[in-house]
Amino acid sequence: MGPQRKLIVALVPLLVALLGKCQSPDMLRSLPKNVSGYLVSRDGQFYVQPALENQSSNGERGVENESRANDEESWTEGGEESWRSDKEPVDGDDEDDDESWSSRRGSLWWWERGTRSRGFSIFGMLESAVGMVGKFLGGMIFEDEEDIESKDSAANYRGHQLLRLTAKTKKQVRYLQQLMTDEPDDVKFWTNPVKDKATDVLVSSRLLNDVKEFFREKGINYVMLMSDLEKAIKSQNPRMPKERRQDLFSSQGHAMTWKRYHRFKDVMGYLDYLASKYPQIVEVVSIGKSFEGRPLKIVKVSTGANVNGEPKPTIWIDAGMHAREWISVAVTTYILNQLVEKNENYTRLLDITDWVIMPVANPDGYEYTHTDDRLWRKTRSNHDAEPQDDTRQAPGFLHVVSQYTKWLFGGSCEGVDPNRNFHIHWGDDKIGASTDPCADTYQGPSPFSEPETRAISNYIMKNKKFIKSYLTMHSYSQMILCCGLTRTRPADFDDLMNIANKAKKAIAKVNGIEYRVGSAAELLYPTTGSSDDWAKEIAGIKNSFTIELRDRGNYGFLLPASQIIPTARETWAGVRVIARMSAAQGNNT
Ligand code: 0X9
Ligand code: ZN
Repeated sequence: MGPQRKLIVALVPLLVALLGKCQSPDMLRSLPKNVSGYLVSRDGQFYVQPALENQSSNGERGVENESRANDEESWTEGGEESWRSDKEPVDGDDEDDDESWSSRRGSLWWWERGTRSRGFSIFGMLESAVGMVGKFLGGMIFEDEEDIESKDSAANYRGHQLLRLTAKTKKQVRYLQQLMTDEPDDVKFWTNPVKDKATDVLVSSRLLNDVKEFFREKGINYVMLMSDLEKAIKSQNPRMPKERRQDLFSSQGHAMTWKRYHRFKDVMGYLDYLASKYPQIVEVVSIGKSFEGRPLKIVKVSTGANVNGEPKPTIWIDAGMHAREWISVAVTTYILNQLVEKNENYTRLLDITDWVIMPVANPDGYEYTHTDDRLWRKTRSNHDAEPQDDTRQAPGFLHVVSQYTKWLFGGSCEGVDPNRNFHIHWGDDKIGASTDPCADTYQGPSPFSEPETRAISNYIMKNKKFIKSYLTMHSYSQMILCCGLTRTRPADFDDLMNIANKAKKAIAKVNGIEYRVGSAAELLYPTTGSSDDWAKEIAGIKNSFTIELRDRGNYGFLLPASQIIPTARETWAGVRVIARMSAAQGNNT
């Protein structure tokens, strides 16, 4: 569309804004990104209503209640703050008679909700226009995006605290769900609130006091896990000067160190290095392109076909499906390093197995966590232009105007949770998956809407005959999980637990780190559209596991780089057990 027509289209909402006195100046002061809303009229005024006001399920992890692991130092300063109610909470009847979070926030509530909405406003337009110019200039200055460590505009978590809380009653769970729905920008649930299980929640400095007071009022115990997220982010990953990278290239042929978390470019460089140095056993294949056009690379490691000239029982491993779970990428590249560069130590294993390894399953998201928002989870797609589920949209002219302004100036919510996007009970009852594009567990507009999940599923479907194990690496909470769809266990549940328990033992033997094993639906929460369930139920891969790596919340997603090697060594021990036991089952028939 030409600039003139764009201008005309821009004038339409501008006019409506003037006529409708759309928003008060107070509301316009802060217009955070990543939020979509719809223009609605109420009491003769126009307001921006956030999409899906009542969405509550987010399906993030709720870990079993336990005291914090004491094997590591935690990121708290000036002592650890906690609060414990001295009264034993009891569940009353279902009536929520006391004040909920939203009513507590008083009559300003509607206005405050408005501030996080970005349907359209004159000031919002100006802000977006300035942002676009900045983006354009930024693009001209930084020719190679891979060289940017972190942008000036990157999300800042200064003063944000990570709290671990435990809801003891159903009523308390409801309070938390309400809080999760009402404050998606300031209160981020890293783990889903589940009764009697610990829930990790990131609270912004802005609402910290109010939220803590709310917990105290409601008798919800909490302990502070991290006192300043920004500090933890800054110190997690030592910077690597350009010269050091160049030295590494010239001395070893790649930049990987396993002493820091590496960028996508370094990881891909390592795959290419392996393919050129070990051509007899390594093949790198691109199985597609990400939304932003990055290659989706897998590495095949095989010492040769079986007696029938077919692939041997194959172990698939993917990592980095959730962008912020950096440890999964680091561990998986370490596994590759051992299998290939130390292959003489694993000849027996390589005699009976083949491997297909995808170290970065969500490259756009992974890069985004390095440059823009360390805590990003999803892909980076934008499905705004596509038709959506109409039930949640305000109808008519105003909605159209809102859509136009979103299209013109951005401001929509990007990304889909790849682990809710697989075609397995996708969209059924919205269990543990969200239909809200702004939610961290957004399932996407349709199953396999993401090029990343589509590429993985196409490859696995083509090669499923030989794939005996599907392993997907995530973090955190130290668990080996199967079966996340329902609490009903599959017929071969005991076989899976037998393998998982042996792997758990092998892991513990290395550094004494304890993993829990079981069904994801029981230990965490049921979900739809997850890759492990898809691999088992649709692709028919018997040994399908999600491995949630270190730790149990001391650092969570911000696991220090110094823990990469110990985590990788113990995980590799566990993975070898799963591989050997899978191979012993023979090839699929
Ligand atoms: O929620 C997830 O996708 C996984 N946890 S994470 O914290 N890494 O996001 C757990 C998935 C477990 N598997 C199923 N529920 N099917
Ligand atoms: Zn994950």
